[in-house]
Amino acid sequence: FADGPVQLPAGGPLYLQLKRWIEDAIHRGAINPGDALPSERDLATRVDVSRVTVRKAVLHLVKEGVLVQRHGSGTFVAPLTQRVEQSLSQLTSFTEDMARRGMAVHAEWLDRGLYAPSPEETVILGLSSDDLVARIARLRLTGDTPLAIERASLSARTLPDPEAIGDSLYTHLDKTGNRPTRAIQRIRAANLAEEDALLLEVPVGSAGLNIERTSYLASGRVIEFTRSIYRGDTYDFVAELRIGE
Ligand code: 16G
Repeated sequence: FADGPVQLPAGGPLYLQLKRWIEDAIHRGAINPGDALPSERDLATRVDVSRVTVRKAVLHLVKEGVLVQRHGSGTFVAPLTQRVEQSLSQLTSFTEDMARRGMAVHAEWLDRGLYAPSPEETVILGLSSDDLVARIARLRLTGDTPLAIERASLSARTLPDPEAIGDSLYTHLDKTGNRPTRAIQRIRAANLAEEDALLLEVPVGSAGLNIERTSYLASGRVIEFTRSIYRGDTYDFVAELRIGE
């Protein structure tokens, strides 16, 4: 975070200089979302200011939501300082969206396997009575920060081995000639139930976005039905609107 002497940006009161320096350290990636800030005493020594100055800078950053204080365990960089802006006009995958922003992604598997389909899956995926469904459920994260839970269902004919998808479902579908070309997406507000809130590391009842995506091949066949829950405190979904012809 800071080895050696620290050069504060010039101008204004000392606590504002220190505040700007901490913000800059976060933007540079010298300290990451979720990381602990050095202790008040440590910072005061390193930056050569009084502890009162450190406290004042930190308090302002807490008020702005850049830092969070946890009783007894210290001060941390808020889990995510920037909201994710997601276009609603393009059919892209989570991995592609994040790569475009230079954000590292990984997934924690919640479930993957072949199952007897539910009546809803049978209808939506157009399955026949003896078909199986491949279910893949993942918690999707950037760094240590969980962003969304995704539960996808595909026909087992399309995805006979759910483990085969690796890191990206759409990359796998691309390779097997099943990449969807069109999707219908429905977004609904939701208050997060306990299980989902725990996974997304937010308080129970927090705002979430429930998203259903039904994706189609060029032939018109449904290839994917996915229910996702995105964190409401992290995502902005943005669509470009044009005047009608
Ligand atoms: C997106 C889609 C999801 C799709 C996934 C594939 C939404 C709400 N959902 O997250 O339906 O299965 O991308 O991502 O956008 P992947 O290729 O990284 O596995």
